[in-house]
Amino acid sequence: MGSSKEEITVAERNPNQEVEAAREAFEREFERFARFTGSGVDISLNDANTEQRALAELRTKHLGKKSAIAGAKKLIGKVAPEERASFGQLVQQTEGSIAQRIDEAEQSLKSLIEAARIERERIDVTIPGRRPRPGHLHPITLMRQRIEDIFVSLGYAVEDDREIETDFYNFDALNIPEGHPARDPQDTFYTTEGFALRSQTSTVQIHAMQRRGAPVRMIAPGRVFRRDTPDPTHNPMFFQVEGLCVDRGITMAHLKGTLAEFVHRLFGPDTKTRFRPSYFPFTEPSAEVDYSCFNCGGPGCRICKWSGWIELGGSGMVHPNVLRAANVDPGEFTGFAFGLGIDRTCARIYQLDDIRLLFENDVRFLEQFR
Ligand code: FA5
Repeated sequence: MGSSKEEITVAERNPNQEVEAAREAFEREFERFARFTGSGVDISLNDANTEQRALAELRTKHLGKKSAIAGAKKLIGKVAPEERASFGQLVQQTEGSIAQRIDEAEQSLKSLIEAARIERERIDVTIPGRRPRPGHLHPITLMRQRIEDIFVSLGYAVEDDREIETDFYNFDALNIPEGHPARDPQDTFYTTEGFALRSQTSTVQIHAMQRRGAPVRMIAPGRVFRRDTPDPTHNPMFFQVEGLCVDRGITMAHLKGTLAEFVHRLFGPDTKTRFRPSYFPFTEPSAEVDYSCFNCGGPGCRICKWSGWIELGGSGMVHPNVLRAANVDPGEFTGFAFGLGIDRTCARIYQLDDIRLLFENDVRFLEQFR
């Protein structure tokens, strides 16, 4: 009587129970967040961020417009007047306590996130740094430096010069005119502009005499190029060191004495030299220089290929035509020159079977030679 259909429905819904059910549902879902308000919480920054988002969703679900509490609020005006005050209080208390619990968990999560962020960005300046792996000089460079040291101590200057050359310096000025058969074994790489990569460091003989005139005493270590097929003793790019001594009264005896002294200093005082007649267009007479094997001293071993001797390079007395090409008067000056292969010498000293290993750039191989 007198009660509307809606009031009956409200009565049927039992508002107090609904509020109680809303509180219980909240408690169940909130349980996992309760731990954040305790102490000693261990959580990663990522997990804390995820939990923060989940907590915001929980707030919407339990306090938002479509929450059970919001539904209960709408019932306040609809319950029987004598129950309205206590029901209203219950709704408010429940809502307040839910909000408070969420606020507390949110505060704690915020602090945890802040702490985790600081921890992540912390730099401990007292931790020793990771040491960079120190590099070292390439065996060819070490060999070149040893050779330079010896000649510098004998009064030679060290010349550096271009690797790309004209025909004049690589061939003509060295008494190798066009069509001369000596150009063949020194075939090199040409550019379209009439330049070529130098096939020997002998080119520096001309540059040095043009620059310095005579007398001159210099060595010129450097890279040279030839159209040689790579094999255990050949590379299309390798290193030579040129030597040149021009002065008044220089003879073959000076050449022999100088190279003998060089091998004594490099391989030891018992090392012997041997000069075999040879031919180079830019020296006359010419000789191949060998030194007695530093390993066996003569009887023969694997390193000297059982001959007792190891080839050092080519040498000879500077051809008058070469002196003339560099504006030095052959009537007044004479000189000797030599050219040694650094790669092969290096391979012998370090007992390598194959000079190609030197350019494979395998650090595990190279770091054995410091
Ligand atoms: C010359 O190059 C002359 N210019 C040397 C010279 C200088 C003679 C001054 C007289 C006066 P040859 O072509 O022999 O000579 O080379 C000299 C050295 O270079 C050789 O003994 C060898 O050790 C090295 N060599 C030659 N070709 C190669 C190659 N393809 N790979 C590695 N080393 C090589």
